[in-house]
Amino acid sequence: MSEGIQMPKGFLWGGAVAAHQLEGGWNEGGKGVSIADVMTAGAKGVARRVTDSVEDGEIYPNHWGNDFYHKYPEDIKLFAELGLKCFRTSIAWTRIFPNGDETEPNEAGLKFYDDMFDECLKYGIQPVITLSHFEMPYHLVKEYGGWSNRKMIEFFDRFAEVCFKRYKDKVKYWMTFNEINNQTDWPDPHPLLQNSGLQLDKNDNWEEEMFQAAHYEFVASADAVQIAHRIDPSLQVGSMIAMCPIYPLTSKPADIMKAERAMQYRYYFGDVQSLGFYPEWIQKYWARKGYNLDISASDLATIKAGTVDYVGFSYYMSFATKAHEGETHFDYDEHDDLVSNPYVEKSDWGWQIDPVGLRYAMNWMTTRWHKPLFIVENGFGAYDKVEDDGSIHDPYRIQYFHDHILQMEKAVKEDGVQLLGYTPWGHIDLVSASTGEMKKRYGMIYVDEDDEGHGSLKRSKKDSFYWYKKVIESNGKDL
Ligand code: P53
Repeated sequence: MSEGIQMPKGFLWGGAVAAHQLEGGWNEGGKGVSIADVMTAGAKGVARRVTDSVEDGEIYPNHWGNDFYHKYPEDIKLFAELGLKCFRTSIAWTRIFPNGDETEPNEAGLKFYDDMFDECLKYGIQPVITLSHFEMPYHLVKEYGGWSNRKMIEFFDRFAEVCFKRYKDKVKYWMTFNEINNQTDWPDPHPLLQNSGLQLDKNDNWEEEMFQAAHYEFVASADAVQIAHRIDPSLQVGSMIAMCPIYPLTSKPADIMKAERAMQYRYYFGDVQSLGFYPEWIQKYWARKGYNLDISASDLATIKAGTVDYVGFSYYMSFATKAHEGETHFDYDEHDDLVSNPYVEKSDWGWQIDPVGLRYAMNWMTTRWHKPLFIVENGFGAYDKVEDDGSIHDPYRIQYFHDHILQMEKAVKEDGVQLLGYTPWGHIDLVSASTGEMKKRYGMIYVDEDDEGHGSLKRSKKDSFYWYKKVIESNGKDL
């Protein structure tokens, strides 16, 4: 493998998780039911379902996660041994506001994060926090229709303000909505639910609902940026974009135009949150589709005033697209318009592995938004095998990280991209967001647990643990 490039001093090497995917303790400490708590187990190719309430006889993997809620001191000790400088997780909204519409927060929930952050800080690990990571209170979904309702802005703002005030001395880097743009995959009901708590039926216009929900989220996100800065101007609030660059399959002009529109469509979220306004094309698009969105002048002023301090993003894979015969509008439908890219390999879950795409994406975002970037997720979901002696050899994961980190370093060193840090996803095994499986593993730390939650929960180090430790120690040089 090739030698890496030293990163700038203070670069935040870390690991990333989300509360609902690892904490467990779903009904402890006064926690309310979140959307993730009513999501059943799925599998590769089998969608997760949302049940009306927590029902007997169903399997809900997020109820137990990997039991971090109880095991965090032991886990954070391992993170320290790995050498992490930062730890990205989220605050489960339902620990702080169990139903979401209360006016007073739940002290037991606040205390849990205080203690957990203290445990990190004890080892010099900075918490990096996402406010809303696929875990909104289910009550807000049932009672208010989730983010289809403008009232959500008020509930979210209160949650954000409570968190900023309470943790301002412990957490500097924040993000508002995880992978806010995953909703462009609205023909699939799952992202609409996960991101925005939308439960739609056949008569609703799903795309229009997506634009509306995202708009309220933009306003709430811009509010949060301003609230944070009022509380402490040194707080840094970022967006969080799922970055999968979309390439044209060929150099046919129609394919180029198709890919351009696909990029505009999938990343207008970044335009709004970073530049502070809706891009030009989108007005024409809404007009042509006959969409009439609730967007006030005061919302637009808020969006302008609350642009993000940095762009957090996940990067796992790239996509490719091609134009349909004779099409003129080049409208992008994420369900029908993606094609397989013959030039890249795929993971066992069909994700197209493309390290150069990371460098491309970093350049693309920098040139477009001119903000510091933060890679807050990157990783390889794979089946792991535990050997008889307990060791776990995961050369495929090491290779994936090696190739991506090298491209990331080139983007910084050769292209001048400003990068705050790198937090690989699920550095400790946790429940998969899309499938609910445990066996789709991302970790450098193995957790002995199966898809039904059975196992000793014992933690052990995979080969990638030792490899990443060296990378951090050498600040990116020893890859
Ligand atoms: P899982 C889709 C595409 C790219 C990233 O994903 C995605 C998703 C939604 O599942 O999600 C992010 O667990 C997300 C994490 C998630 C991780 O990627 O489906 O922010 O919560 O676990 C990996 O393999």
